[in-house]
Amino acid sequence: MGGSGARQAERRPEPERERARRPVRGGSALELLPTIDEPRALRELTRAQLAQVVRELREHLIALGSEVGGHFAGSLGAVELTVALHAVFDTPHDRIVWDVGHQTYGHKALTGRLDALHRIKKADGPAGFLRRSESPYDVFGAGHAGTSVSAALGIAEAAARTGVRRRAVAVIGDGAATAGMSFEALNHAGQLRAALRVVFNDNGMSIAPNVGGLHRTGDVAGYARALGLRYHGPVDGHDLDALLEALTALRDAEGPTLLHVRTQKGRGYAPAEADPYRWHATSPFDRARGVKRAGSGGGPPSWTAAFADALSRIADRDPRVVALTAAMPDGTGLDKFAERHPDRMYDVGIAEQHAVTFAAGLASEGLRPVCAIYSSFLQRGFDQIMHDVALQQLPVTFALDRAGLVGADGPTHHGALDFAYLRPIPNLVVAAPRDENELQHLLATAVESGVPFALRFPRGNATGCAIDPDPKPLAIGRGELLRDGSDLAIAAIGKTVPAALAAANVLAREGISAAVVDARFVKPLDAPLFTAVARRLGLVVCVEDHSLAGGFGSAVLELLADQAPDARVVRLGLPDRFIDHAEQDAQWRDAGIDADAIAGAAATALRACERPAVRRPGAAA
Ligand SMILES: Cc1ncc(C[n+]2csc(CCOP(=O)(O)OP(=O)(O)O)c2C)c(N)n1
Repeated sequence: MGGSGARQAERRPEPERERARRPVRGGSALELLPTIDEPRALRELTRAQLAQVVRELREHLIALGSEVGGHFAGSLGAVELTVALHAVFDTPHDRIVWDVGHQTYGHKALTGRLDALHRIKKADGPAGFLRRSESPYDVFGAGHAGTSVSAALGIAEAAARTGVRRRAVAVIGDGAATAGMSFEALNHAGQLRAALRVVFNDNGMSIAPNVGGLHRTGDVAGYARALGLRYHGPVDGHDLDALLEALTALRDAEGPTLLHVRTQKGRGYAPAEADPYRWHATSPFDRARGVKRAGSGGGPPSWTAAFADALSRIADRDPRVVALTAAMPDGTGLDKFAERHPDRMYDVGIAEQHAVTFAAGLASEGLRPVCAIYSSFLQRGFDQIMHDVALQQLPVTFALDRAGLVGADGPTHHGALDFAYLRPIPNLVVAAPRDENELQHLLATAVESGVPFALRFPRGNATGCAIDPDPKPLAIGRGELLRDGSDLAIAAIGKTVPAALAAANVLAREGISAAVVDARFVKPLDAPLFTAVARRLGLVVCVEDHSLAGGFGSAVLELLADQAPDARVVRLGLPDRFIDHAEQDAQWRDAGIDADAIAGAAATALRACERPAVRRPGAAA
């Protein structure tokens, strides 16, 4: 969809609009909604017609969710708000900045993407979050939480500086408002006095039930006023008339102003209203019965489940262990950990930076905190890892879920940079298990090591390997030669190890003998093992589900530049560009890190080495 926004925002020709009037597969006919090619059409409608758009949009989102899945309950709760915002504000001239973007399916439907929504999060379909390249109505890209107030404040200030009459509105949920950036931005807004408008979409939920003092006291008015913002509300976010009036007042307000809107997550679909946590996102479901169809269907347990199980067992025997999540108890498996150890899990809110330094504080008093944070979200905590954990050598463990390419969530959520941002930090151990058995042993290694330690694992199903009864510490910095060979070595780490083994089988059928090394640690790298293999075979093909820049292959290159400068190193990994949303398999294939691509690259490299012009020391041995 990249770059096609302007085209999509054009009015569709009549025949297509007629076609769009067909009943949606989920049931009732859409009449008004397909005629809304752009939000300005909303501004010509009566209130009764706007109410009809609300009904049709909600109906459409439920049908859509049941057919294609995706983020669900947030958009349902924001239907009235979405229609009213676009009806009251002069979008896209006025800038509406949605936080995170998971609740914008309705916004996408009203801004020229109604039909395209059937391919949301699929290759060539709309993104699950917001992208400037997708539509002129997506005025600020998002995916990570807590950016909307800062961005909208910048937009409001730019308008003031350039003399453009434009309103900037941040739409932020009570969950996203727990992010440190949101506090920082509101505080700055109170100082600047720019005409920033904030719509506080308060449904009491983050993905899980929301946390924090503001949530506990509910004193949004006191909070806003203390920071120097005007406060209006609370208004019932499902009462369209009240909402239109409140937003009109917000539109005409002067100075930084916050409108408090109360909504119900999952509104209009009873199962989602009853359990918004489980319906934050969904796979396709049976609408009548409210039963979700199984995602990938059976298969081995997920890496997340394996992690949670291993951590629970390690905590059984080590009372120092506590676990932390930044608003992702389900995504990290810590809700399962909390079932077993209810008083040893902290949900700190969407506050990754705070989670890291809070953990450092816990560790400084003898506890062994484990921070379970997605790789891409831990990017927020870089300085805290360096300054508060590593510099002070505090025994905090970082469990980075969703490392590597994540599939449908796309570039905001890929965990493509963790080796690169962790590797330069002194005192830190950085590892990646090849299977869930190694995961439990690495987790035990981390907790018992007494040093700062990060381990990463991918999204999706683990390997289904046998699990040893007890997680046992491994030697730090020791890799493993999994298979010997005489022509070249494939060195892999984490989830690319099984692909490397499969590639070695492909090569064997072609008469090429490939050794396979599981590096296991990217820091410290197993220098004796890599040096010996490189000197003996002369060609090392490194594979990683991580950015080539600064990653595992780079670490091998750095080592061998010193220890085996004549060896040739080939690096396979993620290129220097953002990778769009698509199926995970397709992304791995495109990046050239699946078994066939590894085998192909290795064979090509070997042939290149064998050309007489290229010196390949050691190969004769
Ligand atoms: C930095 C960061 N951490 C975690 C997440 C995962 N996440 C996505 S939406 C969400 C909850 C947002 O809650 P809220 O803003 O209240 O929106 P609601 O879904 O309740 O409408 C979380 C934790 C994220 N997107 N970004």
